[in-house]
Amino acid sequence: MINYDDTIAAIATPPGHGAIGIIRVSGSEALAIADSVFVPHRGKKLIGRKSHTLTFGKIKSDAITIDEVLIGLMIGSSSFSGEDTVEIYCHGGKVILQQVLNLIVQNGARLAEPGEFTRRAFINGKIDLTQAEAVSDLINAPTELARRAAVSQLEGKLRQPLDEIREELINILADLEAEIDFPDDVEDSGDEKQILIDKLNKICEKTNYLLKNADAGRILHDGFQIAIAGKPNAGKSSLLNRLAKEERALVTDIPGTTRDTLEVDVNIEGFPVRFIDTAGLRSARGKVEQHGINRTKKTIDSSDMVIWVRDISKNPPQIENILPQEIKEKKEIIWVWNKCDLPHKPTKSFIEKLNKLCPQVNICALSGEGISSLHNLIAEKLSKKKNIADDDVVLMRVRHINLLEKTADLIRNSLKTLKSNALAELIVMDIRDSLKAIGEITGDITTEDLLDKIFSDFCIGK
Ligand SMILES: Nc1nc2c(ncn2[C@@H]2O[C@H](COP(=O)(O)OP(=O)(O)OP(=O)(O)O)[C@@H](O)[C@H]2O)c(=O)[nH]1
Ligand SMILES: [Mg+2]
Repeated sequence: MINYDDTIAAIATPPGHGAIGIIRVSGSEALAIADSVFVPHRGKKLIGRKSHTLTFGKIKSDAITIDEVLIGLMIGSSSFSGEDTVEIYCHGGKVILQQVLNLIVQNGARLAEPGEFTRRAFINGKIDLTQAEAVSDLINAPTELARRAAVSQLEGKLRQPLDEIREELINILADLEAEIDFPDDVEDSGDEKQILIDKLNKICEKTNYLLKNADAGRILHDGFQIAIAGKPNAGKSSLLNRLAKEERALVTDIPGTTRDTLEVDVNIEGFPVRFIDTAGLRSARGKVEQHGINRTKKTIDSSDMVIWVRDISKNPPQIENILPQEIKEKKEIIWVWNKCDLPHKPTKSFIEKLNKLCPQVNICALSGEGISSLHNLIAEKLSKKKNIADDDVVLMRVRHINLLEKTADLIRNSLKTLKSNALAELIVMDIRDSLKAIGEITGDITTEDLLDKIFSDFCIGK
């Protein structure tokens, strides 16, 4: 178990060279430790200086100068972590940063765990768990839309409605418990039940509102994965290169060129979309190809959509067998006819029948013709998921979505119980469980294991 009373330190800027590199130190001894290696250019040491000030000076090891630096001070609860914090702005060289960090550690600090500064901010009550998670989501936001959603969560736009729901549930619980404990003292005006139903319905509306963008939010966080699959030589890799606007995948006229999966990330309508080129599906010729085909099947399984590429110059199979087993169960399929520069083999009636199964796009990966139509079709499908107003709250993490869906289910269940005139005790149980689920989202109820899991995804120094 991690100790949160000691002082931690980490390099907060990415590895490599840069104009500035920052070392962060947080904890009760932060100022004293920094003072032991810092010689200010003018005036007093760090202890005794005001919060939110910058001091110029040198970091020294014995009498040897390691670097000329600026030090930022944030004292006590006014810092991000809620503890005394020192930020040392060094020149951004990895040797300098490592040396300064070593000195800080030799003088009493411990190396920080990933996300520990944010974890301390959470433990010190500066932010709730949704805001702590938003810090990581903001840093990792792959698109502008994802950044907007993360920043609004960081500002507490998810915490506020959850706090409101929690408060309303606590009031309802208090009323119900009073009725159970002191049935004679509670005035029964006859409207009591209707008032309770109205209150619970209002909570349901709030949870539904919060969940309405969950589908889009999940994509903003996890990305939308599209597998490019089909028979060997259909032109899958050529299509991937077109979508990537660069020669990423190897293209040859030998069937079975692609063995491994290859990923390309593209921003479509503000959504992070990952296209994955795969090995062509056929009866494998050898061990390596078999591995590639197994990988293709796994990729198809884990994808949100499949682009099925087919060479239009080849005779199509029977319409009954047109959708191969591997993609039949997929909800989202786009059929791409490639090599449209060559003579077309499928008949008009075949195309019409296929249209009933999935949308079709004609392309020529060689010239790039039709790629914009394919792009637009994907954009159109994605924009259906994107109904996000500027002030909307967007739940992005599956953890939040699952727990809020659980809350909504429990409230709906308590409404059913209430309408069927069952015992108040049964309703109380559901309300208590829904409070617990809300508490798990905000971090009011949590375990070390859950916190370890959440913060292990953070970078060191955040
Ligand atoms: N005429 C024509 N040839 C194409 C087109 N697109 C791809 N090709 C050619 O088709 C051959 C196969 O292309 P790839 O992109 O490697 O096909 P693939 O589906 O990735 O093939 P595997 O990785 O072997 O499964 C290459 O010779 C390409 O130049 C097209 O639009 N028109
Ligand atoms: Mg290929």
